[in-house]
Amino acid sequence: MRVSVSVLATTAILSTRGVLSGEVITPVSVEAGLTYDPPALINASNLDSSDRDILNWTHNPTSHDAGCWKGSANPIADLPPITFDLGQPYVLLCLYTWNYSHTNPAYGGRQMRSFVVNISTNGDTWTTLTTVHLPGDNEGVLLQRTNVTRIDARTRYVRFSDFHAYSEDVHGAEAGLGEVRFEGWPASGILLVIL
Ligand SMILES: [Ca+2]
Repeated sequence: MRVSVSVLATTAILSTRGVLSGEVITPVSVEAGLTYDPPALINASNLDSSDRDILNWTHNPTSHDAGCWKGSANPIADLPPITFDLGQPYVLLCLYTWNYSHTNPAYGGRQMRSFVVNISTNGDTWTTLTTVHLPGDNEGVLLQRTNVTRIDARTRYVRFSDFHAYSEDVHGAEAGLGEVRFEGWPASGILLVIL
């Protein structure tokens, strides 16, 4: 299949890596049920974003949970889903995830091992996109780029669910994530032609 892309927006470029890239998307809101500090996922808390390239950003560990989202459930898979609102529909290209990080290695088991990603245009009808698998080395960097290019979908909402942590019994079954971003093009600004 050959794909040609007519771009009306100025945000989409062909990168030097030879893959399509778009703009970094910071969600406008996040909901995560009765869990600890969901806004920490999208407010750049503990995120070193001084470098222009998001692939060089780090999520710095702390001696407590500040800067990370965290929830408790047994099993971890029962944690309520995390739902991000991107603010407008996007053609999604990839997800950026920084795992939970803590200066005490004993809490490394709170790091997320995997979760399922669903996308939606209207917040009612959902499509399963992929399963994200994260490294669990608790080094405080832990950026995971997951390519999810969906040129056929207009994604406004993204939902993470079906969580699995590196340890299911840390402090009464707790698990978390550090920060989340996405990459894509505003759907209103592009015209896709699939040949
Ligand atoms: Ca954070």
